Amino acid sequence: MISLADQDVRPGAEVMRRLDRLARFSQEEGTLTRLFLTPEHKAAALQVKLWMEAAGMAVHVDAAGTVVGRYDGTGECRQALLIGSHIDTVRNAGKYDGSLGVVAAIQAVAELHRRARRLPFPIEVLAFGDEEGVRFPVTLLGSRTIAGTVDPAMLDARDDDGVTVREALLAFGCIPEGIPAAARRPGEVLGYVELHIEQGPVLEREDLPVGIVTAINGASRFLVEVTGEAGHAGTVPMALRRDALAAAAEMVLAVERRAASVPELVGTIGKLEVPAGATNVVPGAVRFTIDMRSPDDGQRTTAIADIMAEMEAIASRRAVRATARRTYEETARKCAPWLMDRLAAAVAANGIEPLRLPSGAGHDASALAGLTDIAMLFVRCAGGISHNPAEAIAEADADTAVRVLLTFLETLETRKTID
Ligand code: HGY
Ligand code: MN
Ligand code: MN
Repeated sequence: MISLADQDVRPGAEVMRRLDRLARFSQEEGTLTRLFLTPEHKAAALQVKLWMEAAGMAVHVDAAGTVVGRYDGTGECRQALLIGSHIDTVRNAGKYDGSLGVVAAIQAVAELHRRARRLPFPIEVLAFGDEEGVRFPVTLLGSRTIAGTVDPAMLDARDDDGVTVREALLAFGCIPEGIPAAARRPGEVLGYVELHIEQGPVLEREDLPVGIVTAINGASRFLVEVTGEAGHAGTVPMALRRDALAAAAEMVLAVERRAASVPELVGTIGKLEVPAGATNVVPGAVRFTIDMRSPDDGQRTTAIADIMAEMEAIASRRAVRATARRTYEETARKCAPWLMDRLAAAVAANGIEPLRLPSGAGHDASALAGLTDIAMLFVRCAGGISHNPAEAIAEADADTAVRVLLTFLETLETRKTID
């Protein structure tokens, strides 16, 4: 078993250096915004490709823009263990959400390569480019491509400039028609493991560097359009207005009230726009997004039905029209006990209490659950802050995360025998 304890190797320092480097690939200087299939995504993907090659992996970019690095095994087991996360970000992001999982996985393989060590199974490191779903109203194209669950209609989704996913893939150098062939078959894969910052306060509160994820919240996202009647702010009497923004404001508070009524339910209005807004115009049209999540799918769908009914009531009382289009749906996913147990054993072997905790955030792992068994290792982040430039992790925790991942890899007996 490779133990880094007896080496002067500090993988955490290299991980932090590389994350600083990746953070420079951004839409604008000084903040980090790296959206799917943009020039900055391309630059980051090329940098990841170089790091994968230096770690002894054979690398290609698949039809959905995912950088795939393969580190062959001894041949004893042909099923590959997939380890991945995403290198796209939200706007004005932190530099650890997603990228940490890719860089740490590469660092673990680089250690195996340094020692010319081959495991019984091949490893494939996957750097997905579309987890955040910021540029297009659809998301998880990369991980759904690997899982073989892409709805072809996703390719027709348009960004704010009217560019379709299909056009953006072609401009990126990918062939969208190759997406079906990039899917893996269940028999080819041992499982999928993702290392990710917790984006919550639990590990910090428990004073633990890492934790094992038990399940990932299910989520639904909607785009709501409210149409009233634009009017002159000075002449339209209040009683005669069909104010789309005032109606939307009532709907926003209805979402908040309903989500707050159940402990594990969360509801967020992340974007609200008044397309033709002006100080002296009664808003005639508004669009906003709804993001509803819960570990329990029934609880989430019931809440959504209640919210739709209440929005309808608000719309009719205010004589406006409201339409809601579902843009994303992912069921709650449970992590595989056999993988959780082996992650817990690897955490304990590194002298850390193996705490298990759920994930309120969504991840590429949710999409991979459509293909194979999944597991996640969370890494503590300062204040649980994420989707915020203040996102931070300690180098020592990055170091621990790579060590735990390596121990996990070295001790993973392949449940599936040679096919
Ligand atoms: O929204 C999420 O949970 C993820 O960060 N995309
Ligand atoms: Mn993420
Ligand atoms: Mn995120």
